[in-house]
Amino acid sequence: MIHSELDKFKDGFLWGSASAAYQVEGAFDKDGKGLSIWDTFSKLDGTTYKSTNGDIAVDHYNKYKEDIALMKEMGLKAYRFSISWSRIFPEGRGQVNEDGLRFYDNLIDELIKNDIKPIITIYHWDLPQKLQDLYGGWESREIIDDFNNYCITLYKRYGDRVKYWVTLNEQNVFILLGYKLALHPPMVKDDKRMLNANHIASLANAKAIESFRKYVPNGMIGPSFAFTPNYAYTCKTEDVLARENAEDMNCHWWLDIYCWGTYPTFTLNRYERQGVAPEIEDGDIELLERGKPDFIGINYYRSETVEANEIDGISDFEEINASGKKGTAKNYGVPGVFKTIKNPHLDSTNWDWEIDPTGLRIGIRRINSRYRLPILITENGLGEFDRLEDGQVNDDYRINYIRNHIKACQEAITDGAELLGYCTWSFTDLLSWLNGYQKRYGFVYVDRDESNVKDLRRFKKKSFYWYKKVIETNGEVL
Ligand code: BGP
Repeated sequence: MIHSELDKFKDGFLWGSASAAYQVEGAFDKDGKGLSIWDTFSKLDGTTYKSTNGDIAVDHYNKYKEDIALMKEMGLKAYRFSISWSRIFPEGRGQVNEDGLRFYDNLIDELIKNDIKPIITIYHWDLPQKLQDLYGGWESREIIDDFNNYCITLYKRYGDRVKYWVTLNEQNVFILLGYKLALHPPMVKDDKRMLNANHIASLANAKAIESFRKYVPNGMIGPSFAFTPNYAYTCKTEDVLARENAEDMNCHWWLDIYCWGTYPTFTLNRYERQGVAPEIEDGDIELLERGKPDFIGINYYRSETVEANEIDGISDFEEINASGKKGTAKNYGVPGVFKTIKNPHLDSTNWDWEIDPTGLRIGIRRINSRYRLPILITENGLGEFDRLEDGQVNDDYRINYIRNHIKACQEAITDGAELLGYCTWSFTDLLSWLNGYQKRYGFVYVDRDESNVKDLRRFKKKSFYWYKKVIETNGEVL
């Protein structure tokens, strides 16, 4: 649809920015915090870019007031951050750590004092190591109750001040990378285990939502999903079918469960034929029915183009690009289902992520019309090399990227989609899980790199001033 005029963003639209505990906080063993699986995984040889870890990260734990002062200066309306489970429960369960709870109390109060709405992500991948050791983390149904207790602790403590909550960040990513591709902890490569762990995570998600209704009746809660809409490479029918397969396997597999409590027919049938389908027990479907979200959080960075893949065709990831050397990422696929191929109409970042603002509009529309739920963009942004020169960073490429994606949001709204807000990834620069510190996303440059922590000084980039204006004008001036 081409509109002659675009709708305005509604009043109260959440112009935000996002982060995650492990990627910003540092203080990995301070004030009673227990270790998370990322604290241990990142210290194993060859797991992360140049062996980077979040021990110090960008020291948000100590600098949160300085960071929030910058958010205030920008006029940010919402800040999405995650809570580190092992800061609250060092062992994942049992004894609660009051110092941990107090840190987030202070963070939330400081945000509210500065007119910034907190959006809490309950789980952004940093599972307490103790639970991994005790029962294999997401592979055991014991985690459902432990996660629920952790959630209830947070609801009781912060539910009076925080309206927006995100349950699991990118369940599709931490499950696929953790249990199929072995690129994240616990480094498993096993489809059967992957699909079971995923099912258990979905149950934990539903249970957490069910409890939320009781403790935070006026709040809103939903998962955030790494959404990569798929396109067919050509209109050859086998490519169109490959696109249907990819959308079913990579998107509906999660979103149908969140929103409808059922698995999509074709992918479930395929997994059953292979003998790897998840084990569904009595009561599971009822729990999923009771734990449906109020909104869908979308983390959007790129679209993906797919074509038919032979039965003995390529599988998994042949190579990921963690170095920023453009052109080094290889395609991946599922034999007999689909395989990815570069879209000749799209440019890519230096990490080979295709830049596609229209893909965001398409994605919002697909989700909104299939599930009839409002959408919160919980992440969108550009990871690039930045150069600090005389205290300045001229990141016009980031401004362009974000401008075009905000415009795509506005077009989707004009198409009729309901959008609660838009959070960029990220406010300050931070640690990228597998890509170190050189892949930067922030409006605020943090002076450190992989080998040298330096002084962690903050510098406002050009994009900082640009986004400030966007917020000031409620999106009228892009
Ligand atoms: C999402 C994660 C974020 C963040 C972002 C950028 O998948 O939720 O935590 O890391 O992607 O990814 P990367 O750091 O790999 O560039």
